[in-house]
Amino acid sequence: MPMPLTKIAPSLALAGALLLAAQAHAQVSVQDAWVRASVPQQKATGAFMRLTAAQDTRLVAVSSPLAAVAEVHEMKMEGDVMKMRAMPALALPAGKAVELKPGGYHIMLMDLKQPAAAGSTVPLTLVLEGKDGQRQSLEVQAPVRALGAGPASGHDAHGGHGNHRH
Ligand SMILES: [Cu+2]
Repeated sequence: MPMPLTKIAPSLALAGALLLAAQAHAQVSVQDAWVRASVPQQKATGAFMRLTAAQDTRLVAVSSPLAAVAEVHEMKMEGDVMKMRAMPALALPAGKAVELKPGGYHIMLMDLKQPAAAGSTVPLTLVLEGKDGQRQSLEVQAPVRALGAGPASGHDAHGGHGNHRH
């Protein structure tokens, strides 16, 4: 007995949506995501990972329930001073691994709602934009790591925090 079309159509649409979602997630792979542990009075910390996109993609926004503000930052030498600043977008060229790491590109988590506790996991939502302007969200669960970070290697060691809003 043929099914009425009205019943078939929604399920096909759903299947299509699920397929699209699966493909979207396959386009950018995330490796070694982690967040630097923070202490209670610290208002900001960094998130790091390696991103590899199958096609040219841009990371255009980040959010996390841990932080009121999350931005993609780059570190740049200005004269002798290492500074960091927010980037409107981070290019992820097809097939090329892009490292977000201390001292380089990173995701800045600011106005922390609670400390990033070592051993916990911080959810991050990456908003990725393809060449066609289509945006997709990618959920990342980043473990929090306490690095034996001396003052010299800590995220606060560089001079660029002055232009942050806190
Ligand atoms: Cu930063």
